[in-house]
Amino acid sequence: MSSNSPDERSLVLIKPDAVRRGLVGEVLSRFERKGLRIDAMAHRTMDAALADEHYAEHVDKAFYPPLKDFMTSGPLVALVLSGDQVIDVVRGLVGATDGRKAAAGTIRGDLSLSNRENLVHASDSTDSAKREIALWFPELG
Ligand code: FUP
Repeated sequence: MSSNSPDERSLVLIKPDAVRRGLVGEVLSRFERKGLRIDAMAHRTMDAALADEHYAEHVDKAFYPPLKDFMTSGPLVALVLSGDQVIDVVRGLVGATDGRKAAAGTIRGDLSLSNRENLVHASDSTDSAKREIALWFPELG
């Protein structure tokens, strides 16, 4: 990325377990303290159709039905974050998928004990970020 190209963006979801547990501020503050910018933020509840689109790569997997139930079980906070190498930086802050295995110091490592209820979704590549931002915040496209 050249020095004058715009910063990357990542689509982040603070999942229903984080909302229920009162951890939205905790999670958000980790992103803010890192120096990332919040370009968009919305309190939303995922419906079945949005879940199937968002998780298109997982819809045929055995873990998808309970994942879908969980992700549609209550409100979440959807964010677009931006900053230098934001996609990798956020994945580092979030930690490994399974909260039991995620490193201490990461959001999942510090706050989750689950492979499903793991508090945060974060885009894993520039292509997924583009696709997910178009899905959640079409007005930013
Ligand atoms: P991540 O990118 O870390 O969020 O993980 P994946 O894209 O591999 O998985 C997406 C979501 O599916 C995870 F956040 C949680 C859920 N999942 C399960 O419920 N069970 C599994 O075995 C793997 C993932």
